[in-house]
This record gives sequence, C-alpha cells and structure tokens, in this order.
Amino acid sequence: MTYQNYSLKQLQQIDAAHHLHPFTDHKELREAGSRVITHANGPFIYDSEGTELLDGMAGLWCVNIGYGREELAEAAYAQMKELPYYNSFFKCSTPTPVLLSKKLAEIAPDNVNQVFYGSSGSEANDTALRLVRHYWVLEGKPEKNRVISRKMAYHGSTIAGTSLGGMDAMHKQLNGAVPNIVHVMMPYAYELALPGESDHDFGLRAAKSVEDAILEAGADKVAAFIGEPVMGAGGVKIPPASYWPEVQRICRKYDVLLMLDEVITGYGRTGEWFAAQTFGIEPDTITTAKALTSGYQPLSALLVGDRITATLVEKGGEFNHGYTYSGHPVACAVALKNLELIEQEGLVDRVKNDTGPYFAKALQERIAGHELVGEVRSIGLMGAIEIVKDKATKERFLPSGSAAVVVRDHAIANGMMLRATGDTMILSPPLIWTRDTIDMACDRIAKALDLAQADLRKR
Ligand code: PXG
Repeated sequence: MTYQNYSLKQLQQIDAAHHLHPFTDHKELREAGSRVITHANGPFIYDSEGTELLDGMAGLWCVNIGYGREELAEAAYAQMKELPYYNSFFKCSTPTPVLLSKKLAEIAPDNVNQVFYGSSGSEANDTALRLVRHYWVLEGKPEKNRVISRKMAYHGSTIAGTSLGGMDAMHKQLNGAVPNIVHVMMPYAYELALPGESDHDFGLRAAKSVEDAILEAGADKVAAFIGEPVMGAGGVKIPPASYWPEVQRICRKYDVLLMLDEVITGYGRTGEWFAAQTFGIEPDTITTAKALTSGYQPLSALLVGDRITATLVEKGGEFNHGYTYSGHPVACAVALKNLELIEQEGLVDRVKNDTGPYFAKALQERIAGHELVGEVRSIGLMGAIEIVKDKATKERFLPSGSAAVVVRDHAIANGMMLRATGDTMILSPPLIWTRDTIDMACDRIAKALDLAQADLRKR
C-alpha cells in the first residue's frame, strides 16, 4: 500500500467520496475532512501530519497491550503462512481456537468453560441472544423469551445489538427493534441518586428495577438480564458495590439467566481478567471482543456457562448458528500471543495494585477540583470526568453535550486523545500506561480544562 504517494488533502477527499464511516455525520465529514492516523507506537498514535497524541482511549477501548508489538505481528505472520484459514463448522477445527478456548476457560469464572467465536462484539451479542432464547426452548419454556436490559446500554450496532442496547438515537434509526426486549434504569448515582440516598441504597434501588421488570412480565416470561458490568459507551458508569450481587440474587430467585457484556471490561481493564471477578458474580454468558486481541485482529468470544452448555449438549442437537470466521485461526493465534504477553508483563495485577489506584488518586487530586468538573470516577484503568457549569448544583452547559466537545478539542490540540460522550469525558487507556504516563495525561487534561473554561466563559 503506498498511501505515502497521496497528500493528506487527497486522502480526505477520497475518504469523503467513497467511505461511509461508523457513527459519523457525513456532511460534517465532507466539510472538516477526517483525521487520518497513520502509525502508532507504545501509548502514542500519530496522524498524517506527524502529530503525536497520547491515546487515552486505547483505540476504541481495545489496544490494551499498546501499539507496535512485533510479537503479535509475528504470530499473525506465522499462522498465515501455516494455515491462513479453515472453518470450524461441521465437526472441523484448527489448533489455535482449540488452545485459545482452553486458555479462556482457565481465566474465566469457574462456572464458564465453553467459547463461541465471532469477529465482533455485536456478533457475539447476537449469538448470546440466540443461545439464551434457544436454551429456554430446549428447557420446554419457549414463552420465557423476554430480555431485560438498561437505558443507555451499548451492546453493539447490528439489529440485535441495537435492540439489546438502550441508546434512543440508535433505536430511532432502527424503526422496529427485535421484540420483547425492555430497558430499566441504569446504576448511575451521580444523576439518579435521590438527595441523601447512600450509594449502597441507590445500588439496591437500581437492582430493584430489574426485579420490578421481572414481576411485571411474570418470571415465566423472562429469559435473561443483560448488562455491561461498567457501562462504557454510555459514559463509564460504575455501579455501587451493592448493585451486581443484588442483581445476581434477583436473577437466581426468578430463574432468569445473567448475561454480562464484557466487550470493554474484559481482559484486565478493571484489574481482574473479567469484571465478573471484580464484582464477584457468576454470569451464564460473558460477551468479549476488543482487548482479546488488543484490537490487532477482529475477534470476539462469547464465554458460555456450564448450565447453558449442559442443555445445549444434552438436548440441543445441532445449533444452527455460526459465522464463516468463527474461530479464525489467525485471529486466535494473535489472541493467544496477546494473552501470553499480558500475563508475562503482569498487566492485570499492575492495574489492580499499582496503575489503577494511582490513576484514581491522580484524577481525584489533579482533576476533580477543577471548576468545570462535577465528579471524577474510575475503576481499574477506566475513568470518567463529568463536565458541569456549576459544581454545587450539577447544572450542565447547554445545549447538552456541547461543553465536553470543547474540552475534547483542546485535549486533542494538546496531544491527548480522549472521548466526549454527552457531558462526560472518558478515558480507557492501554494497560501499559505507567505512573508517568498517567501524570502526562493529567497535565494535558488539566490544561485542556483551563482552556475550555476560558472559551466557555466567553459564551
Ligand atoms: N458491547 C459493548 C459493551 C461494547 O462496548 C459492543 C458490544 C459491540 O462491539 P463491536 O465489536 O461490534 O463494535 C461494544 C462496542 C463508543 C464505542 O463510542 C463503543 C463501542 C464501539 C464503538 C464505539 O464508545 N463498543
């Protein structure tokens, strides 16, 4: 590929003329031109102008091992030479998904021992929905097919993913979701806790909304509850410690399956391999993708609990579901090497015992006090900064979401890539970040906040 023969302007023009982008206003894209990222190394990404940016988002919540890892390129190259592709349909297999499945069963919660592969988180959630509904049919309860999810949840962009998700803007464009999916409140204390309500009590109240939805439908009509352990795209919403154990208790009480979507939280982000372990719960399915390969290859793994597996094996016959690239040998080779490196470098422990606590303290001591900041919160290496007009009343700037974009643009101009979602700034850096990288990020974010405040005051 010789993109170097093209100027940035040419690349932008061709991009606008021929490339439809995800979650993009194409009219705006034509006017502004895309930011073209050309290379990356360690924690840094570089655009076509050579500008260096510290990547506070690990790509899109996925490059946990950092950029430029030769070992992953070599794993892909070796596998491509030996066997670039063969399928895993009709009782065939190839070695790398076999070995990867063994590894995943070792690091997953004890009740989870089987894996179904796809190429994206959206596909994995589609598989999860099909599997869970199929499970209840096999159990002789076909009417137990309703799924409870949450407002602002993100479960992907296919029709099933969008339907499971709770994003209004996405549902509007769907114009007809998969039936029998309902959405309850999210565990977001900063905006939804009542005056004087403790975090603990708020967590129990948010969990109670799941029970209410089960009782409203009747437990014999509810297949499962699905949730991200920490809501990601919805704004890094970290539930109180009381929430997940109570949701699990409720699911067990009414015999409702528990589906966790760990597409963002999986593979070390919260300081354990899976957030299920951080929150001490045993889900029936765990959706994973992204950091499974650190984004070096498209791969998802739906981890399936023993209860579902037993029924599928004993009563299921053929499961009429699968993707050409399920268990892709190259993607699985890269995943194996990625997990090996994460383990060798002790990155999960480092997040738990060193960088995670340091990140929390740095946000608290260096960002939380800023006049524009209503709250900072983090878990492991996943954090959020709430942008407000008034700290005391939590009043936001209008129109909604407009101030966070100002902060983001200043951050990018000052060498810091981070995301704005609504009125919340989001951070989800590579797990290779050190204390020094965290300090560098805080310097740049603090500067962006000062500059944004000056701009916003002029409004
Ligand atoms: N579940 C969760 C929890 C996710 O975060 C998906 C499923 C879908 O994965 P795929 O691989 O199909 O994209 C995701 C993806 C954002 C953003 O704006 C987040 C995601 C994707 C794109 C943008 O934060 N998460």
